Amino acid sequence: MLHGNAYYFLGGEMFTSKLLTLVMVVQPGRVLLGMKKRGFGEGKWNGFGGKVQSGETIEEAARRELLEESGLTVDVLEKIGNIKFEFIGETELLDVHVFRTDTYNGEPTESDEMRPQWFDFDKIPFSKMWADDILWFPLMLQKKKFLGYFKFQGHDIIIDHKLEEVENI
Ligand code: 8OG
Repeated sequence: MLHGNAYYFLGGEMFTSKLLTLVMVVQPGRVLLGMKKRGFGEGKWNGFGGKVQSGETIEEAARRELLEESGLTVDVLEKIGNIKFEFIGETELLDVHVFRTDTYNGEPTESDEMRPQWFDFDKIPFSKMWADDILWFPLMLQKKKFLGYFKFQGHDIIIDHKLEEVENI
């Protein structure tokens, strides 16, 4: 199924939304993150992902971005979360589809956009990550599925949020 961008009405205001992917590569006791070298989220550690292009499914986009940014391919990608982000003053919501994989092919390789590094679960660098990540990573690491909404002021301050665990996504 192909997906386009959607329109939402929140509090009487109209928003458009942009589809994005985010892939978390997990191994026993550790997670692979990439240091974002440029663009949106520069200087932050994150999973791998980006914008869904027209003509591709969300999962295809997730696989393409994972390969482009980390050099890895995967057999199974499990959909585990959906997070919508609102930034005050912007009328475009980010609609981020989060996947987890526990197996991968290849070796993590630095790309123009990302420098990959493994982090033990107890050393995840939350102070150098998006502010919402510390809230949903525990669910993701426990293989729980979740839906989230975060309202940001600038790129660092969360002024409202909802996060719920769900059975199916
Ligand atoms: O194509 P680009 O690199 O701009 O895509 C942005 C990536 O960042 C995409 O993988 C989605 C992801 N992302 C956000 N917001 C947040 C966030 O708050 N936390 C995390 N972990 N990832 C985010 O756009």
